[in-house]
Amino acid sequence: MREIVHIQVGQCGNQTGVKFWEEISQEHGLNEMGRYEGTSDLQLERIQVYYNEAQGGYIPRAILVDLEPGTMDAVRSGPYGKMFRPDNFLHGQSGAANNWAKGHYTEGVELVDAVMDLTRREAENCDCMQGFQVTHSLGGGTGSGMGTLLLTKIREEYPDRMINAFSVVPSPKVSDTVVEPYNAILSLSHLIETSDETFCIDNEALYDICVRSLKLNSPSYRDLNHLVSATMCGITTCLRFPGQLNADLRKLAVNMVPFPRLHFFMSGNAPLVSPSLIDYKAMSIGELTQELFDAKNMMVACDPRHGKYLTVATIFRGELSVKEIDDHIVNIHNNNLPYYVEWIPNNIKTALCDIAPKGFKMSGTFIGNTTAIQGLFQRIMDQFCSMFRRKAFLHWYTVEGMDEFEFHEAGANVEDLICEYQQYQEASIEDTVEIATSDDEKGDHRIKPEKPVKTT
Ligand SMILES: Nc1nc2c(ncn2[C@@H]2O[C@H](COP(=O)(O)OP(=O)(O)OP(=O)(O)O)[C@@H](O)[C@H]2O)c(=O)[nH]1
Ligand SMILES: [Mg+2]
Repeated sequence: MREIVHIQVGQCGNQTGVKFWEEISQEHGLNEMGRYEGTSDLQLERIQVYYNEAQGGYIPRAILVDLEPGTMDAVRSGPYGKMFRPDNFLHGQSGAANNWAKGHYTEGVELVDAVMDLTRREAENCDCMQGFQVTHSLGGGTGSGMGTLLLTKIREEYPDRMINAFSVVPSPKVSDTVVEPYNAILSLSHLIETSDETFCIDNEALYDICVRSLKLNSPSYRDLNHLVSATMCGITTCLRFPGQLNADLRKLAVNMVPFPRLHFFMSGNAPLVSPSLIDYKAMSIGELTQELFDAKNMMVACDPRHGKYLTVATIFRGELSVKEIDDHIVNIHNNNLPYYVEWIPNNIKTALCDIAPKGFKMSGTFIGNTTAIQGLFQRIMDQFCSMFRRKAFLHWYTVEGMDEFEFHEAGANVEDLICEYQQYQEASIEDTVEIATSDDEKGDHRIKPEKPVKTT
């Protein structure tokens, strides 16, 4: 079995992570204690991807980490808290106080070896582990600073396994912490190198969806996390249920990532309403597909029409007709040709899973690798630069031993990424365009053929 080891770090990582486990447990027919009460063999066929089998039930292959005890106490005492293995909870006492440097260089270092021990133990218990997934935020100190430290260690120790990050990007609409752009840029610069696939979950977009589409006046984290877990469930459908397309993390990466650094995805989900509000009769496959590709449904606050899609994967769920779905996708593609790079033919892939999420008759999830995501990085870079120009708040980082140079480097790395997206956006089928990437130093700047992805 191709197992995944899940790690959730920091407050946001734990809150979104635990919602994900609640939802997939329900989908696989597991109750709060991990006992199977389901109805279909399909629920169990690939259950080992995320769960360890134990006497009398299933235990999430999850490691829960925070530098302070509060969030994890809440998880433990929450409805699904007893499902997790008690010694897979690891916490410090002090927190990282929104300071990436504390998570990455000081407080986090004290806890990271214990986390690696647990990770190793889980990895060794796997039959043929495909890789790791982490949930965290980029705006705080623990999930971002310690989260990226952990990923660096995992990458060193498991260089041939996949690393998949679900990374929550900060927005002033949701959080008032001023240093978040620093933490986010420092983290992004690491994710460019250490993760194979990063699903960007932008709190700004989640907030907008809650207010505009779901008509919630002042959305709570619970509301935002409902969107996150629904999307994570959709994204991981092909990993958890039998099927051919994108059936493991590496296949997904091979289909989605044409250049190694450009692995930051925008995702979306449809329908966005809660099951009780759907008028089933009114929802056709055509409408679902339309909604799925709609900018308003994207979990990143960038309009895909400001860029071009390099690749797209869609996952439809429910007892639906493949032919009908394919027809709608071809239609959408043909009507929007300018928004797809012409030099990657057949760059939309579609998977169908018969099992709809609980309470829904049908649903869809969208994963796009679009050059428009540079808008997200530019938004954070602008906030980063305006503070960094005055060296505001820098002392909080240098006092933990960080050098100002690291800020320069991280900023430059993200700027390079933005340029790379822009250059591929402008590249046409006839061009032999010069794309300068930061690891191209010797002068051969032509677009390179797809680099072979590491094989297990
Ligand atoms: N979507 C979502 N965002 C969250 C949640 N909790 C926190 N955030 C966001 O995450 C960022 C803050 O990071 P946290 O995860 O709270 O920080 P942490 O990793 O615990 O690190 P420290 O508390 O600084 O040690 C802010 O941008 C918040 O808006 C959550 O449950 N859902
Ligand atoms: Mg915290």
